Amino acid sequence: MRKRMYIFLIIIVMILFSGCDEFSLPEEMIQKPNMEKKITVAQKVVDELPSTFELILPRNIQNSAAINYADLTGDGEDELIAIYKMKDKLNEYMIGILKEYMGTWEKLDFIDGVALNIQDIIFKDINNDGKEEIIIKWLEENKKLRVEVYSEKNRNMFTRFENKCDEVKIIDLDNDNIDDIVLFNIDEDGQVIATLYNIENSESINSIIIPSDGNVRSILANSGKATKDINGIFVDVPIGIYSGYTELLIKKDGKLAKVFSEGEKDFGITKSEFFTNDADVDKDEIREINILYQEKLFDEESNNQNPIIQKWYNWNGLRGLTHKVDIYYDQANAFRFYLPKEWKDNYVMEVNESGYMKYMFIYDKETYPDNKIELARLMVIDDSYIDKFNKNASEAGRKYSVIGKNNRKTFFFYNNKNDSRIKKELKVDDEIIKTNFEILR
Ligand SMILES: [Ca+2]
Ligand SMILES: [Ca+2]
Ligand SMILES: [Ca+2]
Ligand SMILES: [Ca+2]
Repeated sequence: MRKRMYIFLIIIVMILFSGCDEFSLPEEMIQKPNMEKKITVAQKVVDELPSTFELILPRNIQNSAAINYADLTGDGEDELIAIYKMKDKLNEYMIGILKEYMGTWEKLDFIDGVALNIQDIIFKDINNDGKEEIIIKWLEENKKLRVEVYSEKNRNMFTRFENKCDEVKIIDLDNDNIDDIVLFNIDEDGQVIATLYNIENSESINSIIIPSDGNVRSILANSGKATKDINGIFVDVPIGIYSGYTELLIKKDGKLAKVFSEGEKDFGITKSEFFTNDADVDKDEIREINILYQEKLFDEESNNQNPIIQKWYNWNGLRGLTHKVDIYYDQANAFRFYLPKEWKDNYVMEVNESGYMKYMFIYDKETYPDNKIELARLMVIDDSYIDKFNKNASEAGRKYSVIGKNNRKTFFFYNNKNDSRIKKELKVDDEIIKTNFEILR
């Protein structure tokens, strides 16, 4: 295979600047087409590609396209990296790298591989030497990922790291400007094992078992800021069919360490009644942990439903959590409502739904349910019922505010802040209710 690939690349280089100038390259095939020169050379690669090859996109198109630019050699000039597949071969892929020398683009090197597909390709200078690495995640037949990291040396690409796993995160955990590689493997016993690797010599530093019920088939792992200064990997692990918990991994004394759980069956304080994914919910770059549970405050006989509230927390830097925000999330009506922070831990929500309207009553928790003091209510009214709703409201002398319209439904709120029974610290402005309400699509 190698020989054929080599011949192909010679062809590419030979014909690169002899073809026509016709311009028809789909924009999404080029990453950051910000320089005319780059577009021209990319266009040539496309136009003059031998018929037995086709350009392809990795499955994850967030990090790379079919044609990419990155400075692999560290000279301040980007190389062109194109991703191909051989049309007549099911699983043979190639990554061709061209470098510009004195105005012409020549082959620098190529990387070939056999896999089910290319899951992801990332360009990143992981060891802070000024040269971007190529990180390739190949998806193998057994659904494992083969992770390869390539660096450039003397105009050749060499394999800096190669290993197999179910998930990988590459992030600088200890702020020394050198990325750390953490591989996750789910073993035959359904246990999750995380292993930290040294990027310089590919050796493993330490492994830890992430607590689970022993039946795990897949996990979700996200990396990012755990606090303002500490980076971490948030691992969302399912427990049984519905539940889950989040473990946070950080680097401590040079080793990979768990934050929340102690024993191997300890799901810690982040256990959630429903499996949830961590996220940076308020876009302040620090990731939050989602603990989702259904309050069971009233009996089954009432018409009221117990709302599902997403409770989002930040890691407090020790072994605990700090509450960030509660979110009422309504998938059917496609909206979300961030409970104002004034109501944190002090409210009870009742949801009441009939065919064409839905009410979300928010009460002061302290006196609930003996003495229900309403703080506010949200409403979703079907537009077919809106005239009747408005008529009833005006007859009752109650003034509602519209906060949105979507999909033949109108969203209202009523703020009861003028009720003298409401404690001062639980009163919120209309503006806060409006800002905290968000239509999703
Ligand atoms: Ca370069
Ligand atoms: Ca590098
Ligand atoms: Ca590091
Ligand atoms: Ca955040």
